[in-house]
Amino acid sequence: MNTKILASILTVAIALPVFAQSDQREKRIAWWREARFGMFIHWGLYAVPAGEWKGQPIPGLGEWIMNRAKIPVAEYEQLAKQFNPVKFNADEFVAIAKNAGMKYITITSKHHDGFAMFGSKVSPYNVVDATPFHRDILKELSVACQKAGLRLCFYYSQTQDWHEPDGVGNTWDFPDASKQNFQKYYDEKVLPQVRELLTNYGPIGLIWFDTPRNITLQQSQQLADLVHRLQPNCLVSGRVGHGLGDYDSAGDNQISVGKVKRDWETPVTLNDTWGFKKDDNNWKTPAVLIHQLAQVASRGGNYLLNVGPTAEGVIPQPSVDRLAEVGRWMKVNGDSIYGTTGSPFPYELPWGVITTRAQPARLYLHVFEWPGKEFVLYGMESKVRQAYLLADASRKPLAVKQQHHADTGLDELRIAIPAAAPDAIDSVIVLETDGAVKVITTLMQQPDRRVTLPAYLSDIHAAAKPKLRFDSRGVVEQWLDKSEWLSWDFQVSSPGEFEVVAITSGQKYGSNWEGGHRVTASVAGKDVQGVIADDGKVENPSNPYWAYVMSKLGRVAVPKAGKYTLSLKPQEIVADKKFGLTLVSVQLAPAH
Ligand code: FHN
Repeated sequence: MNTKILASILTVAIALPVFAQSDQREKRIAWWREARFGMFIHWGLYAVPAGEWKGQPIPGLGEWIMNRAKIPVAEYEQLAKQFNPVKFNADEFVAIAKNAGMKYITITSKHHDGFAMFGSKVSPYNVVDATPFHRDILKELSVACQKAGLRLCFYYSQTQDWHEPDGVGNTWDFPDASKQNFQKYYDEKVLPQVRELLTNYGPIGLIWFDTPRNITLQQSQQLADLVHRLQPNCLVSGRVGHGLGDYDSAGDNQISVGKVKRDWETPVTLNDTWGFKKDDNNWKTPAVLIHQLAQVASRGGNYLLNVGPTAEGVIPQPSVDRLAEVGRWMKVNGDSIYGTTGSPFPYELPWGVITTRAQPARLYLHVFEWPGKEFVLYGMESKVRQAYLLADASRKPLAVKQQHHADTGLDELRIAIPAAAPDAIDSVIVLETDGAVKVITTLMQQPDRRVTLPAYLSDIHAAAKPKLRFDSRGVVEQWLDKSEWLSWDFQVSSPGEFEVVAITSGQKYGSNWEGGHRVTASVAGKDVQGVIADDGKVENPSNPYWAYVMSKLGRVAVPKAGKYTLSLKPQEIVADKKFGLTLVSVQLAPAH
């Protein structure tokens, strides 16, 4: 028996938390949906060693140095005496965020190292009592945020606390797990500190809980309830555990794909670390950042971009410069981000992304690759009343031609545009429509004649419950069983000869990739057999961490316009490393 499951529904359903659907939640999340863009700040004692311990560079994330170098509590605590960020100026931090177009700041009030960046009566291990600085950083930020009209939010590590014998994670000082009493730590540190955070710093936008390892349902519930009781308008992040957050959190540096139907946010690093590391210079370019911001908004999410201040209290200049570039773009194009919802199309477009505004009805076409002279969009059903460039303050209308081709069923929109892109990174064309935006959601060939069939929109065929599944990037994982296969229905308007290309990617965690699988793609009555081999890599448009590996499978002729089905069946899957076939999409690329 064949089970056929619509993968798009599956992707959306994966790990879907059961949000409390109440009027109160709708009320408290309204500002966050409007904001779309926030600053994450990872700041703590780890900024002092900045990635180096006893003269040795410590691999991994800066804020994980205590864990990675297995630094005993008694030694790590000494860092507090050196933490004196005299250059810290809360107004400057806030100005950098505001200038970038960010609407909220989420700062680590206590990270996994257990050190509180605020004056806490619960534990003397805090910035006011244990450092020569003696200033309450969160208090100063709350004043500065209120002045500038930004929401202040707090990150709080609720399970991992490497300073406490009963917290999670410190196996080098406290190796005997049987002596641990997590409930004691939770009652005596977590709950009272969260209470302090929600009592002493004015209105808080959200509490960003993290790594809900081994927390019970009851404990997560108690935390969420505590936050909501003390501040009914304060959101709780998805990582509180057990799906009890007000919104979902994507994995670190991960951008969900497709038509995401939940409220979600992704935290992203500007370089590779969260907490400051002096030797991490792998900075993302402004183009990557602006594209990611638009991509996240186009899938209905929020983009939380991180900075890691130094031990002196300074946001590193490369971060400031990049945020200023994003701010330059946001000043012109902010309307295409703030308060928008995702793209009406369930699939990605070859030239960029789309964001939508419901009232008044608008479509924002974020064109990353400017075609010059004419822009063509397929599948637009609503009548476009007006089109203009967001960068053009005069709103000079662009000539629009809209046509329905009865022979192929294609809805075609042609917009006359200037030859030169208004913005080298992302130029936004605004479409004003008559009534709500309506589009054809069927997978279809694009004006560049390419057909892209994303894995997350495939139908899965399996004899029993399929073992293959999709990770939050929409990439297939656990495709180890060759009896499982995928298919896609799609529309062709411009027939011809095509190269069938399979696009695969590394695993979600690590850059691990496994090739050598043999597959058959069948379309238009023709089979092509090929090997998933590295025939060249291209940059993943959503994420520089996972390049796309292209494998050419062979050529097919698609004789005429119409509806087609492509199936992809493995003949052999190599599973030596247990990654299997990590499929991103199959493409039909015009052969000429
Ligand atoms: O372990 C942390 C990490 O240090 C950092 O805080 C990130 C940010 O999302 N959260 C955890 C890992 O997912």
